[in-house]
Amino acid sequence: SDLLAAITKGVEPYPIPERKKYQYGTAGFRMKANAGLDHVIYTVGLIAAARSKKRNATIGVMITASHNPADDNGVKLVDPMGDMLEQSWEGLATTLANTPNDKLAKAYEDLVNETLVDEIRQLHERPAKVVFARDTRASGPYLVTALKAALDAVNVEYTDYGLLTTPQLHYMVRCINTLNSPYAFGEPSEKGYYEKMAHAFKTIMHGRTIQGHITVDCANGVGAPKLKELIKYLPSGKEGGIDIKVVNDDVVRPEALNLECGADYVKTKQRAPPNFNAQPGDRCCSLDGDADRLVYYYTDESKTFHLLDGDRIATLGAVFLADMTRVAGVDQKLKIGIVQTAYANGAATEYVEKVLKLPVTITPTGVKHLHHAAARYDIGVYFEANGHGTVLFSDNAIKAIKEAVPKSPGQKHALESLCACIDLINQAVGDAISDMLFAEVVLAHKSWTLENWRNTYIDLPNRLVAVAVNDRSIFKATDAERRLESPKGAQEEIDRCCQMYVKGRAFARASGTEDVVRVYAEAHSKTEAEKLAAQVAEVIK
Ligand code: 16G
Ligand code: ZN
Repeated sequence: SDLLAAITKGVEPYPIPERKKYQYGTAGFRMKANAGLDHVIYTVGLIAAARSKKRNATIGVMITASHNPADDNGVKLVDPMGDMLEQSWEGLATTLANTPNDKLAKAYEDLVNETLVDEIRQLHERPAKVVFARDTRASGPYLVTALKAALDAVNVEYTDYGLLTTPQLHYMVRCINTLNSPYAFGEPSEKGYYEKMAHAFKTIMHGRTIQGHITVDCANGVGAPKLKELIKYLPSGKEGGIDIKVVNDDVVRPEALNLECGADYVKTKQRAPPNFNAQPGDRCCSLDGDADRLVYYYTDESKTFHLLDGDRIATLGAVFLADMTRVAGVDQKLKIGIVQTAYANGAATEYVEKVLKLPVTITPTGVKHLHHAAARYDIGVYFEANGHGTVLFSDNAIKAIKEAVPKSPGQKHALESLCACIDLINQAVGDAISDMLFAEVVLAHKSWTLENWRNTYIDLPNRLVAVAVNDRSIFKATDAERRLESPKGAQEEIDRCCQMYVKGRAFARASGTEDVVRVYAEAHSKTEAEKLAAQVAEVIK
């Protein structure tokens, strides 16, 4: 048919390089931008079209490689509610990406036949709609050409949003698909995104004061121009305002992206970007290359660096939301919980359970797992230690908060603040810019410095190592990746190692993004945590 011929013709400039194998992983497809990613993106266009028809809704495509080096790029799909692509479709995307050009049209037809069994007759009439955006990488515009070629071949209507942060694209998708519904998320435009956030920020601030300024390292990525735009919408005075200093905002030199800066650099190197000249005690934070990860940090008087990572942001948010629901008088109706991965520091987990007295759920690594677990609470706070995360409010929570009748001015303000939190915190996906504003208002409410925040509990010393192994696929983990069920006997050995240390805890899991096994270990002293990590690394070598 014409359609199939158009697919074959459209993909001609994008052949699959020989002996390449692609996989839709935890964060979509990711690789060197010149390693056949154009072919992959063309196939993603087809998947997006099929998915849009299947769900009868707008689907998003984001071209980014997040915190990875500047010459990498990648692509991920966004489902109708602004969440990540449903897991069962990851395999379909993988199959199509690995299909050579001469078989692609047929593969697309098969895919459509299999996934749209009942809808098949309406399929060709049913319109599809796709929206997409990219980060600041130099390869972005070329890859957009490949995406458009696929969408044109299958006659899909699309909107090119140009440059956006990943969470902004998720926001657009959710807005478009909920327009004129009782679950309307906002106006599907950049302006709509900024206005929603700024309005919520003003409501929660309610005349409180944010101490000093906050320095935001934007990883020389798309977060820089977007944050600068948001600043125009935010109040700036001493009372109720915020003073944001944007640094590492060079999006003109593409090679500067994520280079010695950004959330991943700060988290893995445990130090501030070298070009920083912050003063002791200054509040600093870093975003990653597509602005969906956030970490805070400061240096004290003795020049010691202190990191406040995703675990800390989660506990900060949970303390605030637990307090607010109590003041608002809705705490009895709402179950608040925190979702972490095995990488969460043991001290953070203990603090949540014993001090905050809130339940903790542990899930495997990867945002989608945490997101789903958080959705089972009325207020679910989820963060990976690396800074990915957000807070989800259930329909029940939103209803309880919006319908509660305040009995005092204090209750009224608490209810208004909770309502504003629902808007300030990006409910679609973890959003570094929105998380940062949330952390800032919580610190203002508590009149906390970063040191006060850090002193809520003391992290157990820990060590993370990447171990090269022959075949990482033999390492199979269970119990939210905290235990190995294969190879046989390995877990027993790890257990024996842990028992030798006070507060010893360790686990090994195969990475989903690199060809290594990661070992995490913690113990009550730094030397012991390091020894334990080294021992466990020996076990799995
Ligand atoms: C991906 C995940 C991230 C996770 C990381 C783990 C998303 C959007 N990204 O980047 O959440 O922490 O993988 O990598 O889910 P690893 O498997 O190599 O340890
Ligand atoms: Zn990212």
